[in-house]
Amino acid sequence: MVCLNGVNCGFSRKRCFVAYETHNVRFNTSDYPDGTYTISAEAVDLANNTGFDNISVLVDNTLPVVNVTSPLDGVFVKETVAINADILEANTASVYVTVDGILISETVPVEWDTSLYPDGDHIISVYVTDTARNDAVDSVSVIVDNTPPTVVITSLVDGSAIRDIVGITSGVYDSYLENITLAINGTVVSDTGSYIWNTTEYTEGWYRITVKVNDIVGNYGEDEILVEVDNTPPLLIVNELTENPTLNKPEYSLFILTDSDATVIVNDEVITLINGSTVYSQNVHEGNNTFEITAIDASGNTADWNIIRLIVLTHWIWIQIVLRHPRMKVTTVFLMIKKIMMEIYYQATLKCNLERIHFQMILMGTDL
Ligand SMILES: [Ca+2]
Ligand SMILES: [Ca+2]
Ligand SMILES: [Ca+2]
Repeated sequence: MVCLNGVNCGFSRKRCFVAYETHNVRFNTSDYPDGTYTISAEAVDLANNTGFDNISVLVDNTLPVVNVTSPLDGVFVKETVAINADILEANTASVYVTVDGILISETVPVEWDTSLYPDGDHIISVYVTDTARNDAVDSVSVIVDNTPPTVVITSLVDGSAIRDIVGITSGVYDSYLENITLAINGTVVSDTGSYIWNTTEYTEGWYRITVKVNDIVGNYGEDEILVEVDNTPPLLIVNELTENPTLNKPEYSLFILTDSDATVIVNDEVITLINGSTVYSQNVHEGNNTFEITAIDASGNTADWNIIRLIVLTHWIWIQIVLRHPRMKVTTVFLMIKKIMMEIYYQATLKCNLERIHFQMILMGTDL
């Protein structure tokens, strides 16, 4: 006779002569509430001798309930995070915590070092099995991001001088970008990595340009440069050291002074300066000698100084002057004058009241 908690559940009576017999009685545990039960068996032989044994069993037909409470499904995580779960089970046999199917713990809560995993999606699962081998699982998907955003200010150049309107640009990258700020001396002027900066609205001096970037999980990247706003043209002083260059003494010299950080260009050629000054010399030639001098400071502001020196021949030349007038006899004179004098005389004559006199001047030749 087999009993469950003292209730007769199975009975067999047969005569036998073997030393041992096996009697199987099947219980449908779903007919019983979860709980602890005693199964006892009693045997009686023909001489009414009895034997008795019992065992204790646990009936559990209730599935475990498991709910991952940390981290939440779909969140971004970095560094070390706690994995935890609510487990509802009276007869827990085992708890397994896996990440991407790999066991990392047999208990909760557990600290999970996400830095050991590549950035991206990962599946956390908590498995619970009870002593009756009922099991349950709950899973969440999280995004690991342990990589700070990268940010590089690509324009302007750190330490450079700038003027007028300039463009600030930066290269920003993160797989899970959250926000960008671009600040000038701490004042945010743009929520992108670029900005068109009208420096004429700022006082001159040094400015700190900072681009800060956050990703969704709170990793942080920053780049910063210093630039100098300079909208003032450079000083440019030019003094002629040669008063009257001639073809006989053709060297023509200029003293040039400008800002110490400026570059000077004379007739499209950069000249060498020492502490912003130099003496520039050039031989003149017949005709117009043009000297175009430009000083350019570090930010590109310019100052100009220009001069044209006319150099003429001083050789003697023959000229014939013919004066004609209705009441005058035609008069012809021959003069040998310097070319420079001829030009002066001609100009002076034009200013005289000689409208009735036909003035003719013929170049006869030079002594070249
Ligand atoms: Ca259970
Ligand atoms: Ca990131
Ligand atoms: Ca300047």
